[in-house]
Amino acid sequence: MSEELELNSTQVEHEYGGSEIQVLEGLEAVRKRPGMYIGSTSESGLHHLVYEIVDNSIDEALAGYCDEITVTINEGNSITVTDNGRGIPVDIQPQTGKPALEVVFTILHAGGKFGGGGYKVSGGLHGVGASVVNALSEWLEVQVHKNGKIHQMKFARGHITQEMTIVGDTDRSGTIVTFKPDPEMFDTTEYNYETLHTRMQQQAFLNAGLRISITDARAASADKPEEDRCHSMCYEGGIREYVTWLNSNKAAVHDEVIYVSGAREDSMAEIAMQYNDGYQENMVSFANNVRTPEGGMHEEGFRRALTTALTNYGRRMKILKEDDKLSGEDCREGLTCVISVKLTEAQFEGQTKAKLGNAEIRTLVNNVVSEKLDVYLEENPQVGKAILEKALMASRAREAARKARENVRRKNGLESGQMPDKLQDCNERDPSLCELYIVEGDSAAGSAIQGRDSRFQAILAMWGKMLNVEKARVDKVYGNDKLSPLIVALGAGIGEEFNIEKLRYHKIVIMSDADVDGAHIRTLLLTFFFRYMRPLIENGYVYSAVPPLYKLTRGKNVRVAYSDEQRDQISAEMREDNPNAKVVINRFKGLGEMDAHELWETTMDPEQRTLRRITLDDAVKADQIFTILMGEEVEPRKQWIEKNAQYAVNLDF
Ligand code: TSJ
Repeated sequence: MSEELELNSTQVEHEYGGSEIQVLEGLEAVRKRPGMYIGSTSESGLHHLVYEIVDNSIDEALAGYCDEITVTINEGNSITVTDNGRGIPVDIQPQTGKPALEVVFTILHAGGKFGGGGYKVSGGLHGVGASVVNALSEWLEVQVHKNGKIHQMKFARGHITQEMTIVGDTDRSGTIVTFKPDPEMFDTTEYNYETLHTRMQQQAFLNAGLRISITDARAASADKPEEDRCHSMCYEGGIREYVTWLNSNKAAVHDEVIYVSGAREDSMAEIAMQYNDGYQENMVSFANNVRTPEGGMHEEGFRRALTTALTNYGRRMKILKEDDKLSGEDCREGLTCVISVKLTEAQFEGQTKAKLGNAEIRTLVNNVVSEKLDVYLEENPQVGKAILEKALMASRAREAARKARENVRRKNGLESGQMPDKLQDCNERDPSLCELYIVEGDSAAGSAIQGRDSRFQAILAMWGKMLNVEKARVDKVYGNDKLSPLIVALGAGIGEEFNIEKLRYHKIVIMSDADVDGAHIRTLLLTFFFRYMRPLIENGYVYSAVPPLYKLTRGKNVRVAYSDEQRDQISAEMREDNPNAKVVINRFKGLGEMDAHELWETTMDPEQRTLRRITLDDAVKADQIFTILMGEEVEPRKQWIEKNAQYAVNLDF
């Protein structure tokens, strides 16, 4: 203690009373253990200094007095933050006899304790404020435009170097703070523009209508394109636009972002949400504009209300049948959601103090979502239907996956590593070199087994006719051991347990006839891949073989054609020397008709074959057709079959 007193009195020039000594002890404590106040002295702590300062301007915006904030990274990595608020108070505080401005920068936890009237809700990591930044800055300068005057004050490492001074007149109001982080305190003092930009954009989303501009004015950044060193962000739609932005590279299930909000006593909650056609849940939550990655009471309240609201709506609208049940996860598949709550005394808990602990917020969010989402769905039935169908699909897929897992485990002993009888494996073990041909029908499979290059080509024989016979959902179909050999052969599991690392082949080729049965098989397989092994398709591992349609023979000269046009062209070529020559054209009726050699040459030889890579679009199309074919509604199925009966041959995937 006495050592510190001595240290302090030698470092500063004027005399201090008891309260001043406390002040300096406070700031010295920050410099002794900076990590306690800003989390760390690494890059993250360095950036935290900016957030601490900007938070003060955001508080001013929340109080309704500021709508513009600018952040500049200056040459030398000092930072300037400006706002057009009322300006930090400069009058003398009766308790301390000092200007409020000085107190803000020299007393720990002083932020928001004076003035009052504002809605003090923002707060950095520990809500420590300007004095901590001051203590950790080599130098700091502040200018306050207020009451027609510009008030200035300067500091170095927390010590006053210039008392508050009026340096000019002004006709505006606002605060300008420039600080240079102390290299003695930080591992690095180089600011990252992207890091600051990301954070400022997030704050702009969270504070609708507030404009936040950020500029990288360092000389080294001058040759960057303007859009990489300068942003001005203002979102009138607030967290609605945040959700739109989060979903911007995804296909939305409904156009409009759903927004609900409500308040109770000193707390308020707002939630924006939109489903996309993906499977991930993307929930971003905040308490007092501070990100809560560990979740907490606000997220709990939301999750509970969402499941209940969707279930009730689904039952009321008869979209959910009696034995349909939605789990919380089903309701959040493909959901992008931003939750922002504001409350007076936020309790941050958990390992990283990133979890909201206030139980009253759970009730608030739960009530807001229960009441308002219900009304919204009632008023927007198309949106309601789209969401319910998505959740129902998720529920069925989950249930199907569970059953299938059990089935596959039981029947094949996934763990046993034993390969199914229907598989003729290849010798190669490196999946990136291995190909699996899924072949329909026993005779085609026979030719494929003989014709293949067994070093890297494996053949899996699949049953023939089946889809049009069995009216069943995918889960039942593969539950009854039609698809389990395929699952075992691929080796990567299904559904949530699917692990592409374990996949045994990186080329999976569906080889089926160009007829109705072949189309059915393709539809089934693609639907199955789409629903339970989607990464296969996303990674471009699934192909469809393109067998030839015609065989053209002139004497000993034999060629094949893959289309009518090609048939005519080849036929003309074969008769070039003698237009009267006889070219016999045979139509291949099916793969089974080709001998092993023909199959190899036309369809399997990597040097000569054509493979069509299956896209996600193809799979989506298959999934829709499958739904029509297998669904409970008779009319669309009838229509589809009538419409496609003669064209089914051309079903194109
Ligand atoms: F961090 C900081 F303190 F250095 C800082 C504060 C930095 C920056 C860039 C801005 C601010 C700041 C503070 N902007 N606006 C305010 N507003 C007040 O401090 C203020 C003004 C008036 C009244 C009042 O009741 O009249 C109350 C307050 C808290």
